[in-house]
Amino acid sequence: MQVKLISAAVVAAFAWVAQPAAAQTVVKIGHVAPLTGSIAHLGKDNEAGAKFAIMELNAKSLKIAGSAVKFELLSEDDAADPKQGTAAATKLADAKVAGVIGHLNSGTTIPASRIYHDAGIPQISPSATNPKYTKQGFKTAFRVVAHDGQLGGTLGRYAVQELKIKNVAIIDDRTAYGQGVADEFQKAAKKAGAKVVGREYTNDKATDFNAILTKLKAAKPDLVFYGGMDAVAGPMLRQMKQLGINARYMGGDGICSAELVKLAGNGMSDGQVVCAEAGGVEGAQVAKLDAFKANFKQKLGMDVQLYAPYTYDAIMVMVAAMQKANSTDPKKYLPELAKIQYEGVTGTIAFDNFGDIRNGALTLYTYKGGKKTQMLVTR
Ligand code: ABU
Repeated sequence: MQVKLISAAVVAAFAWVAQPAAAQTVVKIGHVAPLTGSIAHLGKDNEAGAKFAIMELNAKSLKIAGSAVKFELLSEDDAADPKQGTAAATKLADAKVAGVIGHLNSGTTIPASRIYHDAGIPQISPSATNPKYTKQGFKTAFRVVAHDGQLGGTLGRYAVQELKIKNVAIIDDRTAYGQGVADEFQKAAKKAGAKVVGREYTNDKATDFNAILTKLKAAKPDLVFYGGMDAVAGPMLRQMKQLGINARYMGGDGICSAELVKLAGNGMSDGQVVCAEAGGVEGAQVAKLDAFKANFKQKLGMDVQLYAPYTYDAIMVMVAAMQKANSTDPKKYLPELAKIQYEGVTGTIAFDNFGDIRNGALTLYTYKGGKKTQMLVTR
């Protein structure tokens, strides 16, 4: 009897141990960017934005369809290489992720988008700007930034109309992004009245530009436009200075990082470089983005390089669509994502019929005193 009583007391005291844990759904979200190689600093910036979003979402203890939801980030490295990009996409599709944020580069995002489409997985790129990505007819493909048509077009017009540039030289790295944005710049600059005095090519791993820069120097450009990423633009600026080319230097979002200052060493003078980020906020939305950047620095101990806020918003908008659909099933939340209107830290996010951001803005920057300095926001 005594033994029976003790057993009952013990059972009562530890009853909570026997209770089944509250049901929790684990929702896997993929993220892909170059985490190794020359633009790993940009890939890690994107990845940090994604991790920050997941951290905040999990702290909210969200419920979807009555079940507690825990988000898990599956982060893959594509090294900015198209083959590694498709391998990463296949891995994430096999892991049955509910959605993918990425990739960073257009050259990896475009081939990977077919894999996500075929697997029915929604994909939001926070940084790929080549127009082809959303022109393939894949209803799973979205981006939260403006595209190269807007970037190259605006920069081409700005160079001629505002900077009064007459002769431009153009270099690109032959990637989907670099070539695309350079072509758009060339088209717009010519249309606005500039003369293209030279067009040269390099690649995204090159470090020696003496031959092409020497050729372009003879053509006396007022401005050199580079279609490519900051890892190449930095050393190119240094070599321009060594060769005595005092032209202005312009590029799209790929060169528009905080890191460009370090990469260029002493090769950049104040106001010489003008670049454009494929997004931007004005008015009341500025305080929200500034607060995000300060919070990001405080919590993660690093400054935003370029697209971390867009990666953060891409995750947030995907989860907002899941909440609207009350489902994490891609088939059910995809229609909600397509028609969403979301107020993010990077502004209002809504998609057109192609999956491009509606009314996408651009922010033009220059560099002064070693700091990336905002010039204007335009649409
Ligand atoms: N948009 C610049 C970097 C990423 C890309 O489109 O390749």
